[in-house]
Amino acid sequence: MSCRYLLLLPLLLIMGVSAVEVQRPRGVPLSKRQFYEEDKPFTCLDGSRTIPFDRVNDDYCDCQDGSDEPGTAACPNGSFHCTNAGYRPGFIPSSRINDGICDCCDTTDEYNSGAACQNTCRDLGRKEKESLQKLAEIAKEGFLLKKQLIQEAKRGLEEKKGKLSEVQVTKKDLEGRVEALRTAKETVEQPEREAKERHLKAWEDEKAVIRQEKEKVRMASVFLELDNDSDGLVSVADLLSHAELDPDSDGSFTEAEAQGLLGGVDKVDTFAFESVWNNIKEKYVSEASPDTPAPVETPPQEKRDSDNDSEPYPDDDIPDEEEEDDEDDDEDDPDEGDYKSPPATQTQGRKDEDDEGTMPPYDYETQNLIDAAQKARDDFDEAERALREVDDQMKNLDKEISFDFGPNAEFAHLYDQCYELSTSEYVYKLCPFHRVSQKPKFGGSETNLGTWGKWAGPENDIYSVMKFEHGTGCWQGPNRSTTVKLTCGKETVVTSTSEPSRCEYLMEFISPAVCQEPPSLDSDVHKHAEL
Ligand code: MAN
Repeated sequence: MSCRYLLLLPLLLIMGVSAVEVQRPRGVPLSKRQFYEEDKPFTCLDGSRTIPFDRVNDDYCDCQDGSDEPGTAACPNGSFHCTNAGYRPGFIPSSRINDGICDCCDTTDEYNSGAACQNTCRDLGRKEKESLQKLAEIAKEGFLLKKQLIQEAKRGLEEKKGKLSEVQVTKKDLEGRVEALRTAKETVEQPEREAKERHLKAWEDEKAVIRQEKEKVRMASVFLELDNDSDGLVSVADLLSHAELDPDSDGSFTEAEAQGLLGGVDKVDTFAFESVWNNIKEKYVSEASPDTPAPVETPPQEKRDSDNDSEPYPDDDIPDEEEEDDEDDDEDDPDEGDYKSPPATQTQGRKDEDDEGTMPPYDYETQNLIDAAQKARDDFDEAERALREVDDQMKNLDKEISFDFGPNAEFAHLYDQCYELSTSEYVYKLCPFHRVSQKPKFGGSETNLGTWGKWAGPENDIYSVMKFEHGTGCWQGPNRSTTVKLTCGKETVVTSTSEPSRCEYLMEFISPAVCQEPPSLDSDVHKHAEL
């Protein structure tokens, strides 16, 4: 806007001046007047030739560059200058002189064709002036808005800097708090770990006792199964009835092999069977259920209870051993340590493969230690989370404070905003300094048309173009990217989007932040006007 506006300024001035006609050959612009002096020979403007002055505009082309015939159609490459008083001067190819078509608004190109041209320059000038005045008005109002934006940005920057200092103090406090809570946590985790280990150890010991009991029961049951003649002894013949016990599994279970299993004797009683049992228990297949090992009789409850007077675990309220997590991951166990109302899985327990039951709940003291450790872990986690948030806040503030929002931070207000434009197919979204996207109107996901890259205007007007890069890859093409051209306006709005080249998008964005102070128009530069 600024450049265009400055270029148009002379025109505005011209249109407001009174005419002072400077004499020169037809078709010659004022800027070249000095090369056409009536009483001197004329040298072609390319210097190629000098001719008497009366051959200028004599309807015969003498100069290769056409400069001797600025006011006739004699030279194919000549150009005719329309003064267009009241509007803007211009050049037309000299071939259009007297061709019956009115090209210059001041009618001067049709001086000898008889074409009925109307001088429309004043009218055009008036219209142009009106539209330029409108633009100037917009620029003026836009510039006022921009000044406010600059003030806001200044305030915003101060606020952010203030906030940053606050956050820095908070961060220091939080760092101290995190360290204190870490120590507190570690202090209570040590006794927690030890108590849990004790609990686990007691449970392991209990399981070992249970396993032993089961083993004895199974052994007794197998003895009864093997003792075919119920004489209270297991003999070579009894063993031979179980072919699966063949030690070398060669298909022939011999008496000698059976005797070997019996420890070199022919028969064993229940006491001696204990050592035989070790030799056969892995292979033995129960007669009751040939596919499974020998049936195991669960020892009567009374027996267990009486055998284990010191038993610390209630029989029907044994939590799963798996619930007993190891020390390293116990920080993450949400179920851990609810002694007073244990979770269903812990209360009911899950049966082990060996039917060894589930680990019992923690005793009161252990549970208290777990609760205390968990509380310390929660407090520590909470403080760490707060510290991370504060860190993020600081990073964001740092980023915003050092961001290039223009020479006077006039673009800062765009940082948190997005602007949309709906076309027939897509909704385009521009979030300045973040990203541009494209979402199909009738279903389909959003496509990234580029994330913030840089200011990319020409050297003297760098803040007039934004570049967004590295968007979603284009099939057999480049990654999508978007160029956003900014022009001055009172509103902040995306006015158009296009895709000049596949996956390379162009957006027009109006914002007061690019408005420049309009130059003053009340000047008496009549003398500079070319007529
Ligand atoms: C999608 C859109 C278009 C783009 C094509 C390229 O349809 O992102 O803008 O031209 O993909 O394949």
